[in-house]
Amino acid sequence: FSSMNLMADNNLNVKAPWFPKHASELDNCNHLMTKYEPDLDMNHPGFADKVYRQRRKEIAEIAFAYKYGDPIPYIEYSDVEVKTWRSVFKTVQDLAPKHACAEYRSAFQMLQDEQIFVETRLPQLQEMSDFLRKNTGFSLRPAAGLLTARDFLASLAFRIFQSTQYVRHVNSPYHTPEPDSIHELLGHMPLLADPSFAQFSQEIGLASLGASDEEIEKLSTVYWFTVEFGLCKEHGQIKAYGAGLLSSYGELLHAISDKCEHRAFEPASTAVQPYQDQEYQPIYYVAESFEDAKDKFRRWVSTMSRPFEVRFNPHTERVEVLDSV
Ligand code: NLE
Ligand code: FE2
Repeated sequence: FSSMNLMADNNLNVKAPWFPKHASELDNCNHLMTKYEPDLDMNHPGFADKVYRQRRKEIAEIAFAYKYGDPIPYIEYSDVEVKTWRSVFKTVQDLAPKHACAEYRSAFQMLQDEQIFVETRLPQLQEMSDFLRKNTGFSLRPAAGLLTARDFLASLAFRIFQSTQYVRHVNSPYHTPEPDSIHELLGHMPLLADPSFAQFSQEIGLASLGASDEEIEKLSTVYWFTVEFGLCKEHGQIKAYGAGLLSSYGELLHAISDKCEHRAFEPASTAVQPYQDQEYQPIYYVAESFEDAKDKFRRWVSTMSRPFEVRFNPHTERVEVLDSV
């Protein structure tokens, strides 16, 4: 970094899209992709369910009103929501010992020891955020639904994960195309408590700041095939670390079956692989390990075109921009 100068914000005269420089500016990074909202998508299991749609609205309001520094509001989950949680939780408990990666299994155990993961109630985002902060410095903020890739990835640069707080419809516990709190809690949270994985997540976020639309597309594709649907090797066996697999027992079993294709994770080719987000994936990428995935990712990111570098200062929660001239 010796040849780099720290640039003041207003000296950033390269044509880069706006991006947040401080964690508080994530208050502006909550743009939604509405394609899967139960109000708009006729295939959504909640489309014809007025009570469900009303509940979704209530919980979305909490996320829209949320500002940096606020405690995350407590949600009183209904019996139906707890029932949905319980059925997914029990299946993950059964399947994880055999099919989840070691990092997931050990964080899952910690969450059970701390009574955050129990069958009888959904964990609150605030207690989960406190747990993550202790382990890796990650924290949570509530999101109203599926965010744009640019906004979502930007938050990761600050070790902040934007998490939904509503629960999937009771009629489809085994798989939902949109994120919901069960996906966030059972899929993402255990791995965000792992230092190596947390670092990988933050690096994807840092690479996204000020990136072009085309590069955001590539980064979100890499995110999709790693953080969401990644597989990895462990003592010669294939294990799941992707959150979309660990929160969906339907897809988890599919991913390790011979009904899909496994390819070696290679950022340059993974980044341009088209994907759909309605059904189970036909292709999964297998990493040698998190460390290996991180090395490959770093090498690939260094070939990207952004004319400056960024680094996160955890003391100020600020991203510093470094001009590489
Ligand atoms: N398909 C996942 C699940 O059912 O938990 C959610 C994926 C969100 C990208
Ligand atoms: Fe996710």
